[in-house]
Amino acid sequence: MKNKIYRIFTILILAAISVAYSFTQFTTPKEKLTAMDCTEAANTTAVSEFEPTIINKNSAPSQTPKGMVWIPGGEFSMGSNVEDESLCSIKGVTKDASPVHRVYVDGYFMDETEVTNEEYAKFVNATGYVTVAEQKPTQEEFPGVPAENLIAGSAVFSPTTAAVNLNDFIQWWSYVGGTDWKHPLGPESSIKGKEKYPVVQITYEDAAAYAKWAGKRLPTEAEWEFAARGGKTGNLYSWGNTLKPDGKFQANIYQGHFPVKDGDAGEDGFKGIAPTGQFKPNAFGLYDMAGNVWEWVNDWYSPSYYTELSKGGKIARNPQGPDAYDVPNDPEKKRVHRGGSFLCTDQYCTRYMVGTRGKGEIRSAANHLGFRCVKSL
Ligand SMILES: [Ca+2]
Ligand SMILES: [Ca+2]
Repeated sequence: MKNKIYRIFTILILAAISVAYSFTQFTTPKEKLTAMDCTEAANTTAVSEFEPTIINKNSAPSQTPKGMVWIPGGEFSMGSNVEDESLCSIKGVTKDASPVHRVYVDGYFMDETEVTNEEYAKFVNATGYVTVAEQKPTQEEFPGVPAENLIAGSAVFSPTTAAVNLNDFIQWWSYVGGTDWKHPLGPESSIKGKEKYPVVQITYEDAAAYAKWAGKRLPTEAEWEFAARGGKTGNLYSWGNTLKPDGKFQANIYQGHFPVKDGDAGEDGFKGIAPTGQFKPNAFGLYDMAGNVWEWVNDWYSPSYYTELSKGGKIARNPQGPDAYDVPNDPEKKRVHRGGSFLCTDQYCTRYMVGTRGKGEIRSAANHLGFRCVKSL
């Protein structure tokens, strides 16, 4: 039975979650470290690799769609040269965000916040759309999985009862039947009263379907990062280079002992997910570009894409990501996630750093994964 369950995990969870946390190279969890300890060792960015951001001088369009802001576009240095998974120097695989390379993007509108439950409900009410997590998995998609295991559901963070080695994320993720965007923590949970919270348990196709209905689209990875950097150059975070300027958290992340039950101290004001827009926006007026929920972008994932783009030293103009997903020995098709989530801690998964990347299997979802949209002129 364990193997069968694992097969479900392999398809429905492993792909989506492992990637966001890139668990494979962890060896030395520093369980006693706190946010404060790690912050002391914060900035390992060699700013010299970043050349100044040049913001387009075009004037903002006269009309801005409600809930969006104008991002003027321009030229910037994209990526990260922080190769450790965490600020505590646990060696990891954020190397996929290097090398830092030069990119140009045209201007666009972007949602100020992550798409909320209220907004997603409007889409579902208007169209009758059924998300992937609400659909019973089919034998065609999961050959070899016994029929009794093919139940509609999704991945839910399930804290451990005691400290664990951080090398196996299945210890703190569960596949829970009856989980979907309206029941993000399992069938007994609900989004009642959570209209302004980001919608979660959303797969790539669920996000893309919403965007199409709204007359928008998902951002490219380059558009997402240009926007997140807020016109600044080479910063570690979307707000600057210090995790807690003046001692104040700037994003909804996780403080304390990950992934233990009641381990999140909530020093930033939130244990777990928060309503959108609870922290200061970045310089472009965008909220939660770090933390709260991971956000789908449109690009297929490739760990070598930045290396390819940087070849020849040319400026990549409006890069759209690789033509297809093609990663050796990893058949689960993945697109990029950005920004980290409320589960990211400086012990583990510091992907709230603005240049770093996550990724997820396109038909997988979780309770820390949502999206926001953009719109071209
Ligand atoms: Ca928090
Ligand atoms: Ca976010």
